[in-house]
Amino acid sequence: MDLQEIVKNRCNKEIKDCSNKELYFALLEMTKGLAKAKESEQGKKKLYYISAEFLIGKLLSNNLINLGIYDDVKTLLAENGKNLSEIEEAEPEPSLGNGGLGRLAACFLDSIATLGLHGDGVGLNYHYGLFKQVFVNNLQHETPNPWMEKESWLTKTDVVYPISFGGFTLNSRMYDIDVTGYDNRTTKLHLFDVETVDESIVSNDNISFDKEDIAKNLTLFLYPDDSDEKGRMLRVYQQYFMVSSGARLILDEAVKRGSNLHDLFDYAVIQINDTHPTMVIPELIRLLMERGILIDEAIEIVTKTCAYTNHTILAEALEKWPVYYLEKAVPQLMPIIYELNSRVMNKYKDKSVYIIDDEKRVHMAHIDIHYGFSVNGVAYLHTEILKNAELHNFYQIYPEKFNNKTNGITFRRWLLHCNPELAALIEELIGAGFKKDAMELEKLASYTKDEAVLNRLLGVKADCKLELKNYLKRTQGIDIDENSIFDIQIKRLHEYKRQQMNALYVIMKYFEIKEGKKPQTPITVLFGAKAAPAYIIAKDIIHLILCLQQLINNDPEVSPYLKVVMVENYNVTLAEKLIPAADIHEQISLASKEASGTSNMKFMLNGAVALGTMDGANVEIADLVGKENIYIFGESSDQIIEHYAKADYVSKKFYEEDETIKRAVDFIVSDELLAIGQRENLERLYNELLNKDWFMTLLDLKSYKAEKEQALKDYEDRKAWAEKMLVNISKAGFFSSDRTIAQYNEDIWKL
Ligand code: AZC
Repeated sequence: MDLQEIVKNRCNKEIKDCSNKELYFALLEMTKGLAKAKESEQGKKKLYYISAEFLIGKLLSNNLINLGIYDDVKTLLAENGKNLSEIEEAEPEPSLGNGGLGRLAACFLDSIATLGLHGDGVGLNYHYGLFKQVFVNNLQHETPNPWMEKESWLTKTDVVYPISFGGFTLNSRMYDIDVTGYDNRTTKLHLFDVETVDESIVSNDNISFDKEDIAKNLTLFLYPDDSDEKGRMLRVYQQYFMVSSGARLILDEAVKRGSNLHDLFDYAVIQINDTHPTMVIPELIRLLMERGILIDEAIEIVTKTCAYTNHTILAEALEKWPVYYLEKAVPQLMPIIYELNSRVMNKYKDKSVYIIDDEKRVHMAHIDIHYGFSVNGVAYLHTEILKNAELHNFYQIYPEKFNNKTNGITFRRWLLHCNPELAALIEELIGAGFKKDAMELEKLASYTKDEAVLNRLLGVKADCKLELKNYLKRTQGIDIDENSIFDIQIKRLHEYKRQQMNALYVIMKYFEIKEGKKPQTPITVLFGAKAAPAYIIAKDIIHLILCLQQLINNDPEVSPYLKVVMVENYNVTLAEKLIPAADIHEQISLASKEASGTSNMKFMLNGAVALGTMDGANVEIADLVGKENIYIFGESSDQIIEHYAKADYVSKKFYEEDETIKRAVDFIVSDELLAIGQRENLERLYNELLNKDWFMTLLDLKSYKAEKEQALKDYEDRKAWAEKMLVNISKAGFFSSDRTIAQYNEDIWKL
């Protein structure tokens, strides 16, 4: 396909005369055509990865890379005076995800296509995404995040299903996004949408809308505010709409491939990503019964078809829907859910494994575990905690269902695309094999004493830092010092991830500098995070960080040595700029609480060194790189689990016993900060830390501070630091999502 020809047809112009936007649309058309040509149905059995989120990021460059035409296109554009990265800036980022779970789903699709496996994604087409974050008066404000233009990566299909709810029916239409594999075939992300959705019921400057008008609002937002019952009901409507559409597609396709439905499990395997898609189980049972299969057999078929991935042990994140919600929204499912529950009750005395509890709530994860054939955690430690603690009672019943699949990331996006300079250096050193077999990165180990290579690695990092500086200046008007140490924490805002601990460190550092103790190299502490709109304390933490940013960056005594930056509207595009530029990355969750983490993998691949707790995949990273190449602090997950069991953690004790901790916490409600911020928010956060601190910030603060100082000190020995960087890169191969997906296929999907 010829870009010049497409441009001619579309705009009646030459490439050199087109705007970046025109070229973006022309490239979009060309890429979609090339991707389509690589579609192929492969084999009898097919995987369906169902997820509420797919945080796919911008697609143009990635598709060009995967189709093997990136360099040619770049050259052609350059010959015509055009710049591909500038054209890429004309592409809106699809806003179809929230955090790690959604980004994982996107990395998985990339690997499924790259490995040539027969599998598609299934989700919803949210018109306004999660939300767009804007900062007003140092507070997070949420606005709609429209991303669909008149032309986009979506292709409208003629697949339409009527989806019935209690009292009304909506038509669901399927839209497809091509997922190109690296040097391989194309698969698809199927996104369902309601035909009657009405974007005009939301204003431009906030995300409130009539939550009861389901026909108009169903696919407006991902995770609509669930602080009231109408919002929670809307989530149930969304979930059922997604799974019922998906289930119909799965059955239709299986029949087309030759299934008589009694053998559905030979034709389809469904990976349920967290509990949002759990209703696919009762819905499939219902649909099979509608097609004449008796209930016993229908349950058996579905149990052999569905597998469940757990992404969290936080109790509040495990969905439990009141029976009366489901009775109202999806009454047709309740007889089946009652039947599934009574089968469990007849078999087991232990009430903790029942599907419906005494308070008449349906535990969605329990449906998945009883009526699926596989339950997996997303990192070694996480799976151990599931087996030995959180889901122990289920593990005793079904030990054979439990398995671990440590998460992974696609190296196409998180190295080749986001850090071409580093990728080129690696290729020069060890050849191009690592692009297909990530374990080849191990070959870099032979260069850890090669001074010339270490210097070049430092040079690449310096370039990435400068590029980030320029990008932030251009897009957000933020000024940072490219010669400072970039210390980065980017992830959803949550108390268990402990951004507040990082903020308390910043306060301590601020005092030290004020008192004349200046860091040898200036430090820039960067944050990126969205808080769920109804998560009050998370928004208070953002407020604290933004107030510190204003205070410190405007203090001429301090700002030459310390800067705080919270980037606005953190998303995949920003991550692609931030990660290559990081020196230190913060993975400081309370041990046992972070299921895996995946930014930790992206950072190590880009030559940053972790400062973290022994939590999630950090444990496996530490194991691989060795303790000289990672900074570990804090209490272990066993100790933390014991604190919870004994309820013996008292944050005030740590506050009262340590003068530096007390001073830092008190500063949150100091006159200096109250002059900048809102008393209500700062006092609430202060009281939370002092009286609750559910995620034990003060417990680990001291060891966190000490370990961070050590990392900052070690940074000064540039050669030794570069060696740590190189070791991290060389050990990152294990975290390729190609490895993860190969394991899913071998143990679970068996395609
Ligand atoms: C995340 C977990 O918090 C993270 O530890 C894990 O790496 C990731 O899933 C992928 O497994 N969970 C979420 O993002 N959850 C939601 C609801 O956004």
